Amino acid sequence: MTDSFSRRDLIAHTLPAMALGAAVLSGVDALAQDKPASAAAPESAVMKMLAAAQKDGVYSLPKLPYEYAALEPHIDAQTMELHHSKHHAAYVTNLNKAIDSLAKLRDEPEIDAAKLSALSRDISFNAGGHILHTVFFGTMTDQTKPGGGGGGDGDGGVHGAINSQYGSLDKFKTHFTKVAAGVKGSGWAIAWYEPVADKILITESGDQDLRMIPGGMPILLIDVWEHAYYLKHQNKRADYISAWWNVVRWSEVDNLYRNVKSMTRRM
Ligand code: MN3
Repeated sequence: MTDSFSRRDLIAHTLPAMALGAAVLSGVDALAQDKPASAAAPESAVMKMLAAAQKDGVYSLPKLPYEYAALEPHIDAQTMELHHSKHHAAYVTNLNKAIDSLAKLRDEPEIDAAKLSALSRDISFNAGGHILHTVFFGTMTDQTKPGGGGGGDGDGGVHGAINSQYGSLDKFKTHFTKVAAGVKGSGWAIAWYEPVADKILITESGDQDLRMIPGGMPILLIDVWEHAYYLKHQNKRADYISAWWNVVRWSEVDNLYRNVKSMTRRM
């Protein structure tokens, strides 16, 4: 097994959402065969970013589909620049480092249990950070583009699913906002598509070590680490959460939902 194969394997099988890697790879494979991943699945900005989140089996930082200032006034340019070019980049670097360190550790005459445990946690933390930030950035919208306002009511398949499972978009947003506001310390609120029962489920995570839903795929999420909002909103997390709702790119949440659903419901 080559190094690059083992990394690809890791993408497919061990990242925060197992279905995610499989979904991305099947999308990429479908592209290679010059046919749509699924007749029902529209193009997704997040899927493209995920495809660019590794190069030749090495994790890499995907470009944002907008400028750092594009989310102003809701999320400021400096926060976006630091968040993407420093924080997200560090998760990518540290994920690759942990993989390399584990390869070296396997070559030792005896594997040091404490090192193995620390590196295993590094994998979870940094892979979580890499994937979550990719989906987070990809589901926000360019405020400078006509029609790019976002923040409106959800529409399409995800809207219908939210309405039938949560009663209304408002009830979903209230529930999600409360989860995000209640995260203790650093963490995330995450709405997952869960393919076994075809449901949208909301969880919270500490840091970015997920309390994950195996096989689930994040379709809408908010980073509530202080680095995501402190420059503009200081300690007022609630203000940041309500500003963030203005830049949610519902059309992309819907694209992502349709892609993941069409790929994972084949299970
Ligand atoms: Mn972050």
